[in-house]
Amino acid sequence: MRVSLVVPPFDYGRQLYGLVRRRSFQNAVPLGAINVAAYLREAGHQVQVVDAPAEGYDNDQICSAINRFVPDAIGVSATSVIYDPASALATLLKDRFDVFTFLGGTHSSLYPEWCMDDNVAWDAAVFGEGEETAVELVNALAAKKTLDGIGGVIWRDGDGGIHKNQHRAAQRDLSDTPLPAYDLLDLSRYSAPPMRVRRTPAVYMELFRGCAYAKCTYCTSGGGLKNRYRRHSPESAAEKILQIHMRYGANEIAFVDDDFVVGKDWIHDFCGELRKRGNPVSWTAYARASQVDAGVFAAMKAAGCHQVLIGMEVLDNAMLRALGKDLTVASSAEAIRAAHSADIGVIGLFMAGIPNSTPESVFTTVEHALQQEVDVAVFSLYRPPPVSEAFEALGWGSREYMESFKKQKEAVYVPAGWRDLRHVEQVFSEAYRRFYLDPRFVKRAAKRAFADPVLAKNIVKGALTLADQFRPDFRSLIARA
Ligand code: B12
Ligand code: SF4
Repeated sequence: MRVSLVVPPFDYGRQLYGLVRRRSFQNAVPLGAINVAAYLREAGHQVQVVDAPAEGYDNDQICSAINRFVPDAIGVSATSVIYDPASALATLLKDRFDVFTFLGGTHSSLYPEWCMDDNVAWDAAVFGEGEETAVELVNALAAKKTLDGIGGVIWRDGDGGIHKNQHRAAQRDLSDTPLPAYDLLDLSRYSAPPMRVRRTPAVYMELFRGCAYAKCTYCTSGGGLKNRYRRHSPESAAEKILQIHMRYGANEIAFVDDDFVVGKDWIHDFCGELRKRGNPVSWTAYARASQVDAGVFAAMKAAGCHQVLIGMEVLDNAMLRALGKDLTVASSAEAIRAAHSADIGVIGLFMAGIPNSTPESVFTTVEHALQQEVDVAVFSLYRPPPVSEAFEALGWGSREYMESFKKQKEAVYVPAGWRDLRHVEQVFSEAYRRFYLDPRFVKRAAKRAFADPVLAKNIVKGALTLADQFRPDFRSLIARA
């Protein structure tokens, strides 16, 4: 079978953050689509990947690309925030090509029935991990069989009836999986956020599935999406990285895994395997403070790591406990000290407007972040995920959840004790202002930039993006007045 896998058109920077600088937001390698593509190829199918955001394609240009490939089936990949453009595209594709059209990705994983009811252009939707499911689905189409019994699929029969099959527990050992199909993309079009990139081309990569911890109350990885936790062996991880470097020229990897450092043996072995292969790339990864120490960071640094991202959310011990985090104010300080002792930078990830938080707790968090010398602070506005009490209390469904992502600078939830949405947004902007305009941050950033020209360039790029994000939006100010 010939299968086109498509990522619908979407300008993340402009549509989510209102950015006007063309290069403020980087195109991210669509790992979902290229993993599914690799498995389909391995099963003997021919595959095309059309990544519209990276190519700058509109729907007509997507149709032209698909027309040249002449597929027997078309798969569309969508997170919640791009479900609407995905659905509009599916209607158009069904009309122009009239081939089997199926959906996969985060949104159909969370809301499979809703997606099938929403648009008759979907002949099927895949929920959960998509690789093995897509292979069985396409094999069934090739053999002209029904999709009955294929785990992880919801499908429409010839009479319009919808059938939801069982969930699939993906079983394949990750070490034995094919290299994602990076070769189906033009890698020169991709990068990662400036603070995560020392060398280009930079690509995203995944070495694990699921989160080993999975207890944080606000996170879909701890609830709704629940992939069984498993990971590559240190040897296969290092070998795949070497292949991505040698075959496709990637020099930097931004690991997307929610929980990269789990257990000291694995990370020490992995770093050793990378060193044996000559440290082919520089890299960054997410880590939990409870899993790291100076020894772990020294090994990571020696294997090419230059930055870690740590989810700190709100630096208040009672609130961290309520969120289910295995973090305290003291353990975050310790982790940051250990990272700095190995010359690894720390991106702290924080949230404004979490249930039970107060505006003061956000500002105390900023003060802790400054004192603990977080190098880059990223604040997000809290958006209740489908697994949370806040979500249930709001009575949200698929549509409200999707809408909640559409404007990243606008609050959608008011915790008890806060005045209104506007108040949450003010605290969010103020947190950014207090962190980045504080003389302690400015002095440290200037010192680091002076010693490291690559970092200096990244700091300038980051500052331009922040200036773009927080430039006064006169139209919305007038609308609100
Ligand atoms: C890297 C990443 C990014 C990158 C790249 C995004 C991209 N182009 O994919 C950047 C930084 C740009 C980003 C931005 C955002 N992200 Co993000 N991101 C991630 C992260 C950490 C990894 C995604 C990834 O590559 N996973 C690995 C691949 C293999 O998994 P996958 O994409 O889920 O694909 C599997 C299945 O879904 C399925 N599948 C996927 N596509 C298809 C297609 C077909 C046809 C089939 C059959 C199957 C299939 O099979 C795949 C393999 O099993 C995830 C968290 C996570 N661990 O997944 C969050 C995550 C996807 N992001 C999220 C969010 C909210 C955002 C933002 C809105 C955040 C923001 N504040 O800006 C934006 C919106 C961008 C968007 N794409 O919608 C949420 C999405 C929630 C939702 N309901 O959609 C997630 C799940 C984080 C979370 N736990 O809340 N993100
Ligand atoms: S926030 Fe991070 S550590 Fe917590 S459950 Fe989600 S992915 Fe795991």
